[in-house]
Amino acid sequence: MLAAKQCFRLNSMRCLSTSAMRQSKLISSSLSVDDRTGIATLELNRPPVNSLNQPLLQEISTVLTDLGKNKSKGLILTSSSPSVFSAGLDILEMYKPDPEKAKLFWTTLQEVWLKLYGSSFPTAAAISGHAPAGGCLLALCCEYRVMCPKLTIGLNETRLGIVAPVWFQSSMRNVISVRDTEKALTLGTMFSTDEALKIGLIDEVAADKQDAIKRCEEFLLQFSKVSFDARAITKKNLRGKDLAELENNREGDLQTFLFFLNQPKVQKGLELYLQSLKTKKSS
Ligand code: CO8
Repeated sequence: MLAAKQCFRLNSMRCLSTSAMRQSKLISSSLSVDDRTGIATLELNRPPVNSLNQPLLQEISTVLTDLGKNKSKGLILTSSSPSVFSAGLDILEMYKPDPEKAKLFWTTLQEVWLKLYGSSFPTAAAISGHAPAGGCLLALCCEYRVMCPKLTIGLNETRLGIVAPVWFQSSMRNVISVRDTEKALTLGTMFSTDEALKIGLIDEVAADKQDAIKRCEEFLLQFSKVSFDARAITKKNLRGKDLAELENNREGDLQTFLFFLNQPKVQKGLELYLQSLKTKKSS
């Protein structure tokens, strides 16, 4: 059973304790289900910045499998941090990588993307903190995004001297125009909440996290009037081409990632970026 501290409880909410959850305890996230609505909330909880390392990605992947099997009423993805939704991929997983660990890390990320972007159940992100790079990717995979004021969101990979894979790109292109996607990705733009709303990268601005969760719930509850299967197939048809592109080329995508990762220039870029984060902190 999940330990009490691993479980995010609100009024009328209960921990989900299905078989998969029992088998793999959640350490860096917590899952709850609203008894009234059946909507699940997955809260990322890996201080300080919810960076996505392999174990956290594995937890997300397990939860997504479980919700899919249970024909969930919907998922809200959020964060326990007051300031960060997710800082994206854990740079330490990519800096001076161990080859086997890097392989597992990337294949787990692929799985998360395939399951979240292609989920049969509806999804929404309550973005209550900054969402750079992989954090933005998680939000983009969802069908609806509600963000709190004065935050930033974007796929900033080019600013780190790295290239966002094609499936990162298609996740953004599925949400905003091709023109805006090209500009955002080539510049590595981090959008403010207001800018993100203006280009449609997010759907609504909420006053605070609670309000963001409420608005996500309202979005998801609309599907109670719609056939689960009809909805799921429609979504799959719309996203199927993007999903197939990765599904049919997982090994090639992995090799591309490993090739890039082993470039001295990429490693230098990651080192400098890590240093800049530390310098920012000390100044
Ligand atoms: N990975 C690992 N550690 C991180 C990350 C990260 N992504 N982000 C921050 N940290 C660390 C910092 O180094 C710092 O460590 P320490 O406490 O040891 O000094 C700690 O977390 C706290 O960071 P901050 O002081 O910066 O926290 P703030 O609350 O001030 O700021 C931010 C939070 C805004 C999230 C800020 O930390 C930030 O901008 N982080 C970097 C975000 C980013 O650019 N992520 C990109 C990751 S790459 C990715 O997701 C896609 C890669 C695609 C694949 C490419 C193929 C080659």
